[in-house]
Amino acid sequence: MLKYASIALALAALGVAQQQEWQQCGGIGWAGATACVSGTVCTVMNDYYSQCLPGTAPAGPSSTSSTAPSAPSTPAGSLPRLGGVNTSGYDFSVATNGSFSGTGVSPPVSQYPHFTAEGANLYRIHFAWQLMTPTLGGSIDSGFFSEYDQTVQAALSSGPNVYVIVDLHNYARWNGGIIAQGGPTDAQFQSIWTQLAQKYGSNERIIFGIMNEPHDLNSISTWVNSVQGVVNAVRAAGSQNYLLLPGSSYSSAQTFPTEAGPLLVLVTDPLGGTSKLVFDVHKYLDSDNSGTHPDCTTDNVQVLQTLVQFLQQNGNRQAILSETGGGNTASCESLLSNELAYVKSAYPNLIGFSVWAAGAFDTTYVLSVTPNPDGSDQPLWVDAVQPNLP
Ligand SMILES: *[C@@H]1O[C@H](CO)[C@@H](O)[C@H](O)[C@H]1NC(C)=O
Ligand SMILES: CC(=O)N[C@H]1CO[C@H](CO)[C@@H](O)[C@@H]1O
Repeated sequence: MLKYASIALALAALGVAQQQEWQQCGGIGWAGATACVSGTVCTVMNDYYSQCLPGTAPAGPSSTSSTAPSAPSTPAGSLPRLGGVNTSGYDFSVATNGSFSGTGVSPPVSQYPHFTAEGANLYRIHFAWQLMTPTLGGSIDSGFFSEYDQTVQAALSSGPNVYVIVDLHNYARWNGGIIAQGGPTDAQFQSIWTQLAQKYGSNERIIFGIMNEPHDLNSISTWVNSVQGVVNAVRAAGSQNYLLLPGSSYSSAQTFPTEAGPLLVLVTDPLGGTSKLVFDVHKYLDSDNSGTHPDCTTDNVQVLQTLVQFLQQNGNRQAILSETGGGNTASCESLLSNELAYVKSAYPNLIGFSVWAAGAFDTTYVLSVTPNPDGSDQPLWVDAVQPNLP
């Protein structure tokens, strides 16, 4: 801190470029400007990342000892700080209308020890609803479950503190119909989660992502009612797992405070309290927030600050950024790094992140963080993700 503060003063005097609020201003390997604009202070977040945070620069040498905010300890009942990656495969060919035409592909299990050794402690493992229960509302397919569970166990066993998000990747739909809005019934939605709760309810390191990216809902309050139904069903099955509750607009972190958030904060947990109900949000960094372009145009810090403010004002709740990511490009390496450093600094309101994507995606996929065949990592992983892991 001292070092960066004095360099900052020197550079400012020379008229060298200053970093804007929330931008990086130092850290191992950082070659950019280390001065921050007025009203912000270059603050050490970790060895790899210093950031211009709001505040006033210390007046004299005697007060240059201002320190980085110390890592907040885990609040009672909260998940620890989490960071990791989506490992895709069992979701391949789920369309945004909830139809499925594939067979499922197992993510390579070698990725779990690989990323865990680098500090990751979270894996989101998606599946198509149609693979888990081939008949809507019917029983879990034992063949598919055994394959899926081998992947989940491989992830969990890669480290003692690793968590897995079991993610139903169906956009609140089955074959075009929306849950409780013309498509599957609430009872059918509850049925798959009751069965998964019976299988995974005893493992506290398994988090239930009850639905990926609901979108274009007819009624958000009907959707929130469906969410409440699943919370109740999972608890009735005896599970105490953490639950991820998604809003609308593809789980948009941006629309959450004004769209689904005000209703989702009212969902109750039969266990009491709300510490095990975590909001599930997604945000990409490309021009249309789709996560389909190699270049990034925003670091989303303002969007996430607004989200954090909403969480704090509504009972000091928690959210997790379970999808975010970008291409292996200079713009994404810099902007994703800013974003993830902010996420890390906003714990415990933001529990952590999971980057899209590795797993069965190959290294040519536009948003790939799948390791190369020689075991080396993608530049985005090395420059933006790894430094911001817990
Ligand atoms: C869903 O979308 C897929 C891919 O766009 C399309 O092939 C399929 O016909 C759609 N299904 C329904 C039921 O709308
Ligand atoms: C941004 C992104 O990569 N989204 C992906 C979400 O998951 C579906 C199903 O695997 C993919 O088709 C999308 O590309």
